[in-house]
Amino acid sequence: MIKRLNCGQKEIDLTQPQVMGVLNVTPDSFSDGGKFIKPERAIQHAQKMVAAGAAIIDIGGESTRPGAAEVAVDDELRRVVPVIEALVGEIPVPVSVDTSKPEVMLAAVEAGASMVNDVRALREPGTLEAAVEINVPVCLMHMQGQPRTMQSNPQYNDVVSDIIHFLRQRIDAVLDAGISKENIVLDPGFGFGKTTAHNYTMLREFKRFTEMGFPLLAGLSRKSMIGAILDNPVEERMPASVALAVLVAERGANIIRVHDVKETVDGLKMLEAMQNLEN
Ligand code: 8Y7
Repeated sequence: MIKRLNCGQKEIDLTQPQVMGVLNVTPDSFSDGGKFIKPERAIQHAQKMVAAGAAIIDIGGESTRPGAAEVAVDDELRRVVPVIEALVGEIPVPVSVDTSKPEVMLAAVEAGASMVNDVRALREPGTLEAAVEINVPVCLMHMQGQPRTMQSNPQYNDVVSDIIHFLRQRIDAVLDAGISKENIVLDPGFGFGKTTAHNYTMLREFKRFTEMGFPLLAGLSRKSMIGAILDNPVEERMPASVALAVLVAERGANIIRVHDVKETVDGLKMLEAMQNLEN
């Protein structure tokens, strides 16, 4: 497995699990007219995550939560590009753009992003060509169905085998298109067209994904697989999110995508201590 990712001028060391911080750019009370977040707020939040130990900042302008509607390309561009432009000079770590649209991939990298996080694994028209053009690491995630309907009736023969089969097909497709091997990151996509039992099987058997020989990204932060067990709201899921982050890192995940960076970094330090300190 490749032990580092080359994000333009910036490198990510994968000899230890790293944290990807989710940058919230969804409209909130701090945003201007309710439609876009102010770049200053986004920079503050990103800087806080970097200070807490984030190795990558992931910024996305399309909600991929279950049931979410699709976003028009112009809206996504208007939301994401100004924030990336403002952000890249202010933080020392790579910025990843969470998108499935070729126009957004190209514009985001032009604006200074140096990784692509695509929950649709470069299956949308034009995205393979865009990814070849920009030549940055790209995360290929497994999703069954589309966000709007993916949780209605997810079905697998063997969830881990089926996901590995899908990811192998995507690896072949992106290599055929001319994407370099060093730029591939894989993600089984917790919560994306999976039942609670599918998600816990993926976690329990996560080591099997390492057999593909590529860096692995995993996102479990605040997801419904936690709520399903604890019956609690999203804002109370941080401690369980840290527990799952440590479990998935112990099973071979290289990059953990989280909202609560400081707490996750502390948890991962415990794993590192256990693995490295001996008498
Ligand atoms: C994931 C993700 C989300 C994930 C990757 C959420 C954008 C839903 N989850 N990208 N994105 N992996 N690669 O709850 O698990 O954060 S959005």
